[in-house]
Order: sequence, then structure tokens, then C-alpha cells
Amino acid sequence: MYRPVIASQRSLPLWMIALIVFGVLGVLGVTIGLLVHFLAVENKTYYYQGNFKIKDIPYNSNYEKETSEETTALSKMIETRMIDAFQASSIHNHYISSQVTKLYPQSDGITVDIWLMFKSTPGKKADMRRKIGSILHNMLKNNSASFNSDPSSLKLTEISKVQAEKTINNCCGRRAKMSSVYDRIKGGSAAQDGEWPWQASLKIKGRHYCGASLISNIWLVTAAHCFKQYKNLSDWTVSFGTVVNPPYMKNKIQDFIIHENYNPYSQHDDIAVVRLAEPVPFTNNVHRVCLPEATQNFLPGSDVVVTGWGALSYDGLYPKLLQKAPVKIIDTEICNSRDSYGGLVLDTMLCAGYMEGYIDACQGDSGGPLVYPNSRNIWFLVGIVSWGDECGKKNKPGVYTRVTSYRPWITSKTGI
Ligand code: 4AZ
Repeated sequence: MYRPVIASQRSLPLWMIALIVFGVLGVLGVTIGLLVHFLAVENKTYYYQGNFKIKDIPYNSNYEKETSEETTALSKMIETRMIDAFQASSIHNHYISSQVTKLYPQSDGITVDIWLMFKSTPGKKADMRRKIGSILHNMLKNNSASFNSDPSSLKLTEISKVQAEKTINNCCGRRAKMSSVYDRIKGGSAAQDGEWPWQASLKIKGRHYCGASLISNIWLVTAAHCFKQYKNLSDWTVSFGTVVNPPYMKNKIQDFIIHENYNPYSQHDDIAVVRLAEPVPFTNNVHRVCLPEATQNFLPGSDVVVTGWGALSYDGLYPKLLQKAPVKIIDTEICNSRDSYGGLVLDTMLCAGYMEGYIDACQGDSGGPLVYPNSRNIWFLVGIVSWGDECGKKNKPGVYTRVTSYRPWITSKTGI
């Protein structure tokens, strides 16, 4: 009988077998780990938009205006309910932010557009979408004390990041990156990309000269005194973004309109509007600030922020990056005291800063924005950097053009 020759009994040494087994197991482990990480553990951001109907609110066209008192009050109430609902839910770890983006008043109620941002693993996406819908549905069902809604009207769809950012960038006074770390000029600090997207630089022959604020895709608001010396249209350009030179984008201007009664001696009516030659496309880094209603009142002590590429000290160096400085609105009576400006601050002006000095706007910040975040964290232009006795001096805070005083003037020139 044929007997095959049995292979040598000699085998690999034990240590080598162990090494091979561990090697194979190691590679397998890393592969499975990576697969699990990318398919299941890796959190991605998902965006949703939706709408629902609120009943029994009589028609009021003010709900159509994105910054009216009515819109702010109702939107804030709904936003608070949404935050509470998501934070008390089983998906609170996945919740990032939610907001009301538009109200549509009708004869029998209001349709509310909402915008939501969540993080989740791709594997749990469908489950997440279902849970969000059910949390919102319950919120609407159990909320008759605040507003009478129709839970069955709720619609919710996932949208792309591009679509989500477009919706936010078309609204005034918002930030696309809803960063909660916008931590909190002279005494200021460098701004992050997209933090102050309405800030523009008005340049003379390519050199930064003044600040300005974007209020639509073609109009900017600035100070009249920026045009005192240079009136030749073709010398001016406008740029956006945090880096002043070289700019992220450059626009020509078609026209500027200086306030008819601007007085260079008293700085009365220190306001102008600038029309761009081409509309700017809104992006995360370039979009408009909200304008307050003429009747809006910003109280002394309110926290506001001034931004600009102005000098870091009086007659000092200029920064390359946009600077932000947190300041407070100061009572006009205090600002007009004998030690301070002794009556030079008119009621169409507003003081902001600190009586002890240090943090302030400075040369080159002129025309730029002083902004206030309302209770919904939507930013409003309350002041335009106008004048002051040097920068950061004790008892000499910055003086700003009071935007609410010029609300009808801005509308008369721009239609906004
Ligand atoms: C200026 O010369 C200027 N401290 C702007 C603002 C202030 C002072 C001077 C406020 O453009």
C-alpha cells in the first residue's frame, strides 16, 4: 500500500506561532475598530428644517418682519420650548441647536419655520430623525398653555449643510457656526472667521480707512466723516473677512450718500450709506446685521461689542486681523458730565465703553459697528463709531451715532 511520506514532524517554534496569531488578531482588531469608528461611532452633524402651525393668533403683519417685537417675542417663546424639550429628551447628547427662522402670519394663525442641528452616528440617523419628530410633536401637543398649536401640521425634513447654512446666512444678525466659544481696537482681541460677518473695511486706494456694516447684499452703513476728505468714487473699495490685507474679497462701490445735515464740527448726523457696484453673495463669513426699530431702546449698562481694524492705541499700530472689544452702553447724562464730554453728546449719539477707560474704539474704527445681541442671540447694529477724545482715556468713552435715531433716514435712502 502506498504510504505518503509524512512531512517532517518539525514545526515552527511556539513563540513564532504566538507572534503570528497575535499579529493577525492585532490587524483584525484595528480593522474592526476603524470600521466601527467610521460606520457607527463617528458623529456627524445633521441639519433639519420643518414647520408647524400655531392657531388662534389674529393676523398681524408685524409677524412678517424679521425683527419686530412680535416676531422676537413669539420666536423666543417657541425657541425656549424647543430647547427645553430637546434637553429633557433621550437625545439631549445629540442636540446642538434649534431656532425659528421665519413666521408667516395668516388669517387663522401663524406658520412657523424651524431649523435644527444635531449630531449623530450615520447608523442612528433614521432613528434620530424619528425621535426629533416625536419630541417636537409632543412639545406641540402638551403646550396649550403657551400657544395653541396643531401637532398634526408638523413637517420635518433633513437638509444638506449647504442648504442649512444658506437659510441662516439669509437671516440678519446670525452666525452660521453656532459656536458657543465666541469668548467672550484698544483692549480688544482678534475675531474668529464668521464671528462678525457684517463687518466691512472701506478702503482708499487699497488701504483700510474706515469700518462699515453690511445691512443688505448691496447696502452698507458707515460714518459720514469717512467721506470728508476722499470723495472720488473710483478710489474706494470694500472688503470683508477678518484679514484686512490681502482681502478675502474686494468690491467696488457704486455710490455713497452722506447725511444732508452732517456737521463736521459737532459730528451731528455722522452717518452715510454706501451702495456696492455688485451684490455680495451671502456666505458664512459675509452677511448682514439686523437694524433695530426706531422705537427700540438700548439701556445703559447693556453689553455691546465694537469691532474694527482701527489702531490698537492712539497714534499706535494697526492690526492685521479684525479686533473685537466688549463694551457697555453708558448713560448719556453721565457721558455729558463736566469731567466727561460736558454736553457735546447729542441725543442722536450714544456713549459706549468704560468711564475708567482702556477698552475703546480708536482711529480707523470709524464707521464700523457697535452691535448688541438680543435675547435670541441675534445681533443688532446700535451704533456707528463716530468720535471721542483719543482712545481709552479715563472719562472719555467712545461716542457713536445712535442708529435708532436714523432708522427712518436709512429707509428713505435704501428702502431697508
Ligand atoms: C477716530 O479718530 C476716532 N475713542 C474714532 C473713535 C474714537 C476716537 C477717535 C473713540 O477715528
